Amino acid sequence: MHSLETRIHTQAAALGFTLCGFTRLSPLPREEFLTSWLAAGNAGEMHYLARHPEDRLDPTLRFPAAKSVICLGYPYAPPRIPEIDWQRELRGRVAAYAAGSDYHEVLTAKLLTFTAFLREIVPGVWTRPYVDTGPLLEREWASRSGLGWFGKNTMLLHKQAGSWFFLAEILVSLELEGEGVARAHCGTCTRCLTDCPTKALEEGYVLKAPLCISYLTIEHRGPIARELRPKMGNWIFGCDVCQDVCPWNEKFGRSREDSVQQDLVEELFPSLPELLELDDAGFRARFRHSAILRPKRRGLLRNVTIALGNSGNPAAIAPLRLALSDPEPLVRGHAAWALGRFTEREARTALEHQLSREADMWVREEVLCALDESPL
Ligand code: B12
Ligand code: SF4
Ligand code: SF4
Repeated sequence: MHSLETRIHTQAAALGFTLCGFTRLSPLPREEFLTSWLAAGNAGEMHYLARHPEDRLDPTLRFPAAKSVICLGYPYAPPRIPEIDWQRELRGRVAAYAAGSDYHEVLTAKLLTFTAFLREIVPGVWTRPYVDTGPLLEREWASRSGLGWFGKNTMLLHKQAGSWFFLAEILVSLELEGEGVARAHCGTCTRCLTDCPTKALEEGYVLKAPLCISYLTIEHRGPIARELRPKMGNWIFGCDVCQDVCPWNEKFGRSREDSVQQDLVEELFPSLPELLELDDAGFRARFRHSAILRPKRRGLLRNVTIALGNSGNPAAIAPLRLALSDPEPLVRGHAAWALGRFTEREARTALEHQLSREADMWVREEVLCALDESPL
């Protein structure tokens, strides 16, 4: 007769979860860390992270029936980097996790199958599945379940799987025997800290979200600070730099590849001018079932204009001029900033023309700044 733990492992593997572990629930010793992380403003506008910190530190307060957590890791394809010159081809960059369908949808369906299985083998069991959206410190529980260690980039890392996997959990009323905490293997390496383009990472597992490109491109709603824009390169949704540079991910193809499938190129390295042409309906149709819906059209197009500004390629001027007529002030303002980075006469003329017709005060300020900074 197989133990309950073995049957859970087998079911996890059958559903495509390559990592699986358990731990008993008990209050996490991270109150001081969480309080000072929040007090320092590191959550930015993600106010939900400050709600009910007591539940985050001890899930049994909200769910007294919960005894253990089943932690699961689901792999996604690491980015294969094709031989393209993004500045010449005017292509953006999308984080690898966003390729294909939104992982919340995919994993939620799998977790429901998993909980049905648990109810079948243990009648009357209480379960509560999570993927990303609940007040759970997912990486903390995963590390306690032996799924990997906290890298200095704050990602959960596994010796074989690197960090290219999602996490999901099921709180259960079962008393499961886990393997214990995995050892850390960052050693003296500090690549992620030094290579982060905006210096969002600090020693001591601190990520300052308001500086992180992933936060800025996905979660942040308003204008992006001017000093950060040049550092964003062509990232228009998420950022993989602190994973790309990690030696534990090296074996997954940081090497450049010639033969990347064309549909993957379009997903992860989309044409920036094409994205600027999307209206609301076009945006919703193109990103139906994709995580890219989250920043909405105006957030994504804001990011696209920044990338075009960072390209240094005069071919970006024409699409940016069109973006000055966008219905969203957020897009017009960032398009103005982007045009201000070009020395070509037509960029300046477009900005001057915009000043004569722009009614939005913030956009006018961006245009004035751009004219000031414009090298002509
Ligand atoms: C908010 C959030 C973000 C925010 C903030 C990220 C952050 N580091 O907090 C932003 C938008 C920036 C973000 C970005 C990304 N995210 Co995110 N995010 C989350 C979310 C929803 C909550 C994280 C959270 O609670 N942060 C609050 C802070 C306080 O928590 P923390 O940084 O984990 O802090 C812990 C450590 O510092 C640790 N700690 C403190 N002191 C010490 C001391 C020692 C010795 C140790 C060992 C640990 C330790 O304790 C703290 C509490 O656990 C989780 C899902 C979830 N519910 O957990 C996904 C999640 C962390 N994100 C994920 C992913 C994939 C990403 C991105 C890679 C996406 C991308 N490509 O753009 C980037 C990676 C950026 C990065 N380097 O972290 C995955 C990570 C999977 C993995 N293998 O680790 C998760 C788990 C989602 C999922 N279900 O798969 N994310
Ligand atoms: S996701 Fe990018 S910006 Fe954010 S910490 Fe990692 S390297 Fe820095
Ligand atoms: S880059 Fe180095 S320090 Fe950063 S997570 Fe990877 S091994 Fe750890």
